[in-house]
Amino acid sequence: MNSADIATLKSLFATPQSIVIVPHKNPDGDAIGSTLGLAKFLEALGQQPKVIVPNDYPKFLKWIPGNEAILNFERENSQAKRLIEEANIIFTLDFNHLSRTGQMESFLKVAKADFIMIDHHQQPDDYAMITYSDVGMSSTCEMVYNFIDSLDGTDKITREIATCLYVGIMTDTGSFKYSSTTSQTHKVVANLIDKGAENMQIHQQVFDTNSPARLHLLGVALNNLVILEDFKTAYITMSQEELDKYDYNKGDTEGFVNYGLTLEGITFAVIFIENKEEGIIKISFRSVGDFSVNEFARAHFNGGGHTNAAGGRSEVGMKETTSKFISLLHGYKNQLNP
Ligand SMILES: [Mn+2]
Repeated sequence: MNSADIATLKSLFATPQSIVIVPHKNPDGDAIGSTLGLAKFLEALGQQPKVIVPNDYPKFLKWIPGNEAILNFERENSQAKRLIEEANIIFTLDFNHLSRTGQMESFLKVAKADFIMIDHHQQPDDYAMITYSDVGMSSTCEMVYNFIDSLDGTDKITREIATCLYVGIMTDTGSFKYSSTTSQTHKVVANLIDKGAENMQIHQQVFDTNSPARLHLLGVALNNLVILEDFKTAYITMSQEELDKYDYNKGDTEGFVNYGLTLEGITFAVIFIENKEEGIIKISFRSVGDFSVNEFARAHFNGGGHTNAAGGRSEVGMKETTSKFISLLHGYKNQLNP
């Protein structure tokens, strides 16, 4: 953000505004942590922001401070629509294209509010009055910390705000191991711990609350793993039938894709998950090194994200989707074997 943006924000928050904060559809730890952390900071400035999520999110995020006040656009639809209509400021966090909000998109597009984007995904759209975009950042939560810092507000960071922001930095960096984790990230995290974030407890609440069904589902996923050595690629498929058999709950397959990357020599990992209700195959892509899964997902699977982590979708069945995927790999053989 430049100094003009900071001045604009300071004068905006000096008087009460109608503020709505929105993360992307299928919100993850960074999306929930950043929206709740920002909401609590704005409350400390005397505002009364409302967080509206496009749809539900996993149980392992439902303990985060402020969780109980979140509105779900699917469940509290009329109230959420009214708040969007009446808002004069709408923050969009952890995404940079309104289509990432699913059903909410059409309502956001006609909203009279000024938008403020805080996000670290590549190729931001230009719908916002203030765009704070930095693709080098570990997480939107780290950016919310910087946002607070630019407004000279770090003294207002409570234990609750620190907890929210810690969650998103921890989850988006794979517990501080991805290449986007910088010394600055660690400095921010150190400050959050000083402000009261209990790192060990947060880690346990996010990662050590598996249900037996989820571990069985992981067993199925690992059994379905296919290794394509020529392309340094590993992929997993999960059919709707398999998900149903193990009583699938939202978020249960979170992180499964990363197991492919734990294989020696594998640099590209993918998971294909069938969603019968939406009639799609949901795809997550991960890589290590220079191979851009953002570009791959954009070019072939209607998606995008970051260089090493992206999402996409396919509207044909599992068999056709994986055949298409395998045939595409031939065009990337050199990139995958540098
Ligand atoms: Mn993120």
